[in-house]
This record gives sequence, structure tokens and C-alpha cells, in this order.
Amino acid sequence: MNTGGGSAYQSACEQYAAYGVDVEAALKRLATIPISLHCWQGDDVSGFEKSGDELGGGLAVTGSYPGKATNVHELRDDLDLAYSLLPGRHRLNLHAIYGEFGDKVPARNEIGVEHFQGWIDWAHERGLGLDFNPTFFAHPLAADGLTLSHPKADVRNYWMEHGIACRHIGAAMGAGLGTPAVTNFWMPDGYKDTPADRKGPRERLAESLDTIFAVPINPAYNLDAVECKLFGIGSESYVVGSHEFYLGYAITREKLLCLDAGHFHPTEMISDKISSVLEYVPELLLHVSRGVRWDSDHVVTLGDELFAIAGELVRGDYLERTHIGLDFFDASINRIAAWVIGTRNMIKALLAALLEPSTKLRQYEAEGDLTARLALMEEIKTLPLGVVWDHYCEQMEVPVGMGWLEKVRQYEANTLAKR
Ligand code: RNT
Ligand code: ZN
Repeated sequence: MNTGGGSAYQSACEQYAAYGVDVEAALKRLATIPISLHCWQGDDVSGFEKSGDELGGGLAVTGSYPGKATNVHELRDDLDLAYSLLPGRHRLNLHAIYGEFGDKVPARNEIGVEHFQGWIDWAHERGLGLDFNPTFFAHPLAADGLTLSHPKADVRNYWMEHGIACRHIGAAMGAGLGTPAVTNFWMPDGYKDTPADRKGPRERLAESLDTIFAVPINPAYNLDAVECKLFGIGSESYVVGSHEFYLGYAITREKLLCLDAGHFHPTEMISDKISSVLEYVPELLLHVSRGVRWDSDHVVTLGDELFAIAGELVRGDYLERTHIGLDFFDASINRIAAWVIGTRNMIKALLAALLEPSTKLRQYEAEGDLTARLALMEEIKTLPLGVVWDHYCEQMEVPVGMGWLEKVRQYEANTLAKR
């Protein structure tokens, strides 16, 4: 068996070195890249309001795997296990419905730092950063599919107050943890059928967002992001916050743009958008996801697009300007395993990117030797990435290979099965 520390690893290092790649340097760099785990994979986007309102917003979680987290303690226990199986130091991405609300759940426009102090303390103890999201769905005032672009001013006002409250909470997270929270705005607003007025909702959305962002918040504590989408279930014909809308918004307001891998035409890849949008927006938030035929939010697998996303971040030297978040929710398999598989894949893809002989590839390209470029790109696909990955896991003291699954299984038997 390869333990990662012996000759197989040394020989892998030599193979990469032959192409001018320093494996040790790549591993050092990899250890500094945080991935923001989305809390909502743990409980199918249920949250702790317990209102019984439909998820809505075009979101759908399918599957009924037993043992999902039903309260904050269970979710934290599950997350602790997931983090223990991931090499490196990462982050947690919370939605506003995951506050500790006690007996009297506050209205969304009345949530405050007090509801998230427990999370801040929890993250502090573990050295994790936090990210945040206002929740513009699963609520009676979003039941018609409109929030910040709603024709009724009182509905818009309610959601604007929610947005402002969330930015303050994000800032408290950032101040408490010493790393800015990215607070991401995704609104489901759109129409199932052809709208009579495409312009009005977009004007109202921009105005609502401007009001929310007019409240001064220190970017050292909180960074605002906006997330675009092509269509959703129930918003097939029109989404107010389209790609063009938010690209323009993010550029003119100097906000972060969030690119979700499931939010474009199926043949359109976010990997190709990274270098375009970073010409114009200061920073990027990624929702790394996997759409299967639609924005189905399948667990991220180690496929072409994941390699391409990570490759772009490294090649363009964009890691400092990109916040890598995940966004998938699968209720048909063990939910902790879903986190672990998806996140380990993201880290593996980053490793592959860091091991790319980019100097050589660029040199071929600059010389116009596109034959050698293709030849090398294909050749490196079969270099021993797995050996280096195993070594990294061992070095970071997390299970090597499938070893992590055993831990999840034990936990399933001892804990999840009793829920
Ligand atoms: C929805 C967006 C959004 C949500 C989360 C739960 O299509 O991708 O990011 O998935 O906010
Ligand atoms: Zn998303």
C-alpha cells in the first residue's frame, strides 16, 4: 500500500519536476486556500425557523436519506466531522435562516447579531471564517416569487430591512473572526411566464440593492456579493437578476460578483467567465456546484469543469481575488459524505491546477507551438496526482483514500441512526 510518504511520492515529485513543477511548493500553497462549506447541505436547506413554509424560490432538494440535522447542535456535530476529514483550514457559509432563534422566531427583518453569536463563538474556537447569506425564499412574503423587485413597496421594504440586517450580521462575523465575511445576495425574483414589463422589476431591484448597500459597512469585516441566474423552477421565462444585470451592477457598484456553476446555459461554463469578469469586478465569489440537465445542485465531482475552474484561478493568479464557496444539496446520500466528497474534490482540483506545468504550456503557446501545447496538456492528465493527494492528506493528518468514509459510516451508525 502506498502511504504517501515513501518512494511513490518521491517518484511523483520527480515526474512533476521533469516538467518544471515544484510539488512541495504546490502543497504549501494549497494549504492556504480556504473553501467555504455551505451549511445547507447538512439539512436540505431547512434552517431553524421551523415555519413549515415551502422552500420555494425555485430551489428543490430531492432524496430522503435518513439522519439529517434538525437543530444547531446536530448541524455543528455533523460539520465538525466533515471538517475533520478535509485537509486544510476552511470556512462555513451560513444562511440567515440558520440563526439560533430560541422560542420566538423573529421576523426576517428583525434578526440580529445575537442570533448568530453562537456561530461566531463556535467558529472562533475552531479557527474557521464565516460567510453569510440573507434568505429571500421559504417565506410568505416571497411566495409569489418576488422580493426586492416586488411592485409593492412594503414588500420591498421588508426585504431591504432583511438585507441590511444581514450585512450587519456579516460585519459582526468578520469583526469577531478577523476575516471578512462575504455576504451573498441571491434573490429568486422572476416570472414563470412571459413578463409584460422586463424593465420595471430590474429598476426596482437595482434601487432596492442601492438602498441596502447605502448603509456604510467596513469592507474589512463584510464584503457584499450579488449572484446571477439564468432561470429557476417557476422563473423559466424571466429572472430579474440575470447575468448581464448583476455584471453591470457589480462593476458599477464595485461589488463582488457570484458565479454559480449551475446558473447558466448547460453548455456555458463559468470557468471561461472568470478571466472576463475579473477584468472589471474587484473580487469574485464562486458557488461551485454541478447542474445535471438543470440547476440541480448535484454534489461536485472531479470532472472537466471543476479542473477548468481551479485551473483558471491558478493560471490567472486570481486566488487572492476569489472566494471559493460550494453550493449543492443532495438528500439522497449521506449528507456529511456529500460535503466531504464535494469539498475534497474542490481541493483536489486546486492541487491539479497547482501542479500544472504552466510555464511550459505558456511558452509553447507564445511560440505558436499549439501541437506541443496539446500534447503536454494531455500528457499531464496521467501524472500521479493521486499519489501527491494521498501524501497531502497524510501530511495534514486527515484520512487517506477512502479512509474518511469509514469515519462517516461509524458516525452514521452511532449518531445519525438515532435521530
Ligand atoms: C439558488 C442559488 C443560491 C442558493 C443558496 C441556498 O439558485 O444558487 O445560492 O442555492 O442561497
Ligand atoms: Zn448559488
